[in-house]
Amino acid sequence: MVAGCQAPVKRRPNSSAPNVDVDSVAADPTAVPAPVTWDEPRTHEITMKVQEVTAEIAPGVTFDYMTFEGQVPGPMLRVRRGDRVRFRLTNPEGNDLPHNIDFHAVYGPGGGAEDTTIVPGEYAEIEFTAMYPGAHIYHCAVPNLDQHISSGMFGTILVEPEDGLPEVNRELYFGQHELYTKSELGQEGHHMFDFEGMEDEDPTYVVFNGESYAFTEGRYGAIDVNRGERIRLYFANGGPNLTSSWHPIGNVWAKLYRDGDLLSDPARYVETTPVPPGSVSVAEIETPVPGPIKLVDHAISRADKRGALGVLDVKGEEQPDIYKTITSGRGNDYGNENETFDGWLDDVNNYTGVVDKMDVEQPEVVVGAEGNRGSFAFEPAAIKVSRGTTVKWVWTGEGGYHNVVDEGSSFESDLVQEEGSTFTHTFDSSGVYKYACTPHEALGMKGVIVVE
Ligand SMILES: [Cu+2]
Repeated sequence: MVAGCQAPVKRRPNSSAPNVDVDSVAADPTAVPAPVTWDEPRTHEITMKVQEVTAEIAPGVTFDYMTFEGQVPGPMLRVRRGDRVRFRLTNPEGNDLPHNIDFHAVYGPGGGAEDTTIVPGEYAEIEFTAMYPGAHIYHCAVPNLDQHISSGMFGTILVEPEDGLPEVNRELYFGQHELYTKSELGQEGHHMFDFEGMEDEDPTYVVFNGESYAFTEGRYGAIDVNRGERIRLYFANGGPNLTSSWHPIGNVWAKLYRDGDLLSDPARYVETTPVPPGSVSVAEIETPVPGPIKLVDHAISRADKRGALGVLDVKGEEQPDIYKTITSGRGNDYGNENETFDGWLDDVNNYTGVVDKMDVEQPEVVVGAEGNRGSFAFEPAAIKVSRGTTVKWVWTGEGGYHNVVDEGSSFESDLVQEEGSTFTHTFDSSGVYKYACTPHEALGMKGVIVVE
């Protein structure tokens, strides 16, 4: 065995065409070993080999990965506290570099790294007892370990407590890490490793399971799960440098085993949790409603631009008591109560969203309705109608004299007070009509007609 010496980095020729050894390095998130069922210590014989492979970060973007068993993150190992592990690491002939493995679940020099440092063509064996429980990372730890981890060499070893873990419906396994390359984000062709970018901690890609947006519609697809399932996720952050702000969009960590601590009581209903490099966090989600749950690093540019996003697609019946869509869009989002038409409805306190009157023959708007600290409201404040519709305004008689005046001068009523007075206008062109009552505009007596 060779300890602590670094072979020169060999470069593969830069190729413009995708020239890959394997179709994918992305670990299958559903490939989680079955829970521990034994209640006495047992011995496991585990072997792993290092595979240096060229694969795609994204379609047309290739990179020379270093992996445990050809996948990122490396295989998830699962034992029980007190179990004995006989572990063999192989560095096959044909690889370029020395490698080793540091298990964070191991008491011993380098977590096993010192005794497993091997050059291509060698293997090494160690034996250890899993003395303490938790979800722990393992990674390559030769000199330039940051390069090796950034190239994909990390994974998870789960040491279950003696009493095991609560039962769940499903378990999933993800790993985040960042890639430093000399080419720009998204540039097609082969991306060479960038040591300077790594020293500056300025990554090109930040990814889940080794590849940019691996588990999304555009790539291998979302992971389908069923509504009502309780799902446990194991989330390793290889780094080598960035802390992940791990968050499920449209959901919450119902139980969070911070930093993979499985003995303390889990935290409850945590939105976002930091997962530092060199650690594994464990969380459970509930899935009460159907739809996508997007797992992200909430340092959100990484999710939006650099690849750190994966999707769970919850299948099942809609649950309107928990969540429902009020309006479904047709070419715009005027059903959104946040839409204020460039601020026109900002100070209109009876406004709660655009009311759909598309199918009403002659929609009515009340003039002098309750609102804006008196009878100074048009109700509804905003309606949506089809082109050709005649809208009728009806006075309550409250709040004094009111009128209906279009900001764009396409209609204007008289200033009247009498209860039951009406004004009509037919909208022949589509658009957004902002109008107000002249005496009470400053109080918020304003409205909008959206004509589609
Ligand atoms: Cu290595």
